[in-house]
Amino acid sequence: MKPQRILITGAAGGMGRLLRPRLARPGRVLRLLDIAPIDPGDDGAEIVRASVTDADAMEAACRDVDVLLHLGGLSTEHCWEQILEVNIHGSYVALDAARRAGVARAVLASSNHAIGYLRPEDGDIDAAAFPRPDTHYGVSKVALEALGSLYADRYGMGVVAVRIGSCFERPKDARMLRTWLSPDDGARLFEACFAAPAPGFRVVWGASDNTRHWVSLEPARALGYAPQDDSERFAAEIDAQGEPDPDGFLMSYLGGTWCGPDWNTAE
Ligand code: 15L
Repeated sequence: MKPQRILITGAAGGMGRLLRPRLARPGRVLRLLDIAPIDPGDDGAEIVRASVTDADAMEAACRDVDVLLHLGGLSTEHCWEQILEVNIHGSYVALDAARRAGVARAVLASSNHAIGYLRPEDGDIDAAAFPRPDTHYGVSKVALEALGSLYADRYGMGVVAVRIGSCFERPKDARMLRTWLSPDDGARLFEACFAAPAPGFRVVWGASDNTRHWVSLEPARALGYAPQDDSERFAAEIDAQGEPDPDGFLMSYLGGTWCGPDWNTAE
C-alpha cells in the first residue's frame, strides 16, 4: 500500500522537533521542510531545505503529499515586513502549492495570539472566537486562518486551523498552566486533524485537558481529539514561583504579556 506522506513545514523549529518522533509511524513518510538545517535522523524522513516563501520549492515539496502540516514561519513577534513576507506570504505560498499539487488536507498552526486580546475572566472562551490579534504575529495567524477558510471553501480542501496555546515540554508560568499543550497531546490533536472525515474548515483550540483552563476544547474533541495530559501536575512547582498579579498582562489576557508594551514592535 502507498504510504501516507505528510509534509511538515517549519520542521526544524521547536514544535517541529517535538512532533517529529511523535508523528513518525509505519506506513507513513514524513517530509520535513525548513530553511534551517534538519537532523537527517533514522526514521526514513525526507528532508527538504527550502523557504516556505519559495513557490517552486514548495510546489515540488507538495508532490505526492496527502497532508500539509504547516508549522512554518516566525514563531514570535517581528517587524511588519518580516511577518508579511514569512508568515503571511509564506502561508499563501504553502497553501497554494498544496492546492496545485492536489493535497486534500491542510492542518495549520495558528496561535492563541490570533485572539490574544480576549479576556479570560469572561469564562471559557469560544475556541473559534472572532479574531482579537495581539501583535503583528497574531495578525499573521488570523491571515493564515482566513487563507485556510478560502482554500476550504473555494477549492474543497479539508482545513483545520489549530489555535495553539503553549506547546512546550512543560508549562513555564501561571498562564501556561491554562494554555499548555503537551507535545503528546499536540501529536494526538494533529492526528485527529489528519483523520477527521470531511472537516471543511474548522478552527479549534490546541491545549491539553488542563484543570485550569480558559478556552473550550469542545471543537477539537468534536474532531476526535482525546487529550490525556493536564498541566496540574506542574502546578505546585509553578505556584511556588509566587502569586501572579491578577491585574497584570500575564493573567488578564489570553495572549499574556504579548498584549503589553514589551511586545510592541510597531514603533
Ligand atoms: C505562540 O504562538 C508562540 O509561537 C510560542 O513561542 C509561545 O509563546 C506561545 O504562543 C504562547 O503564547 O505561550
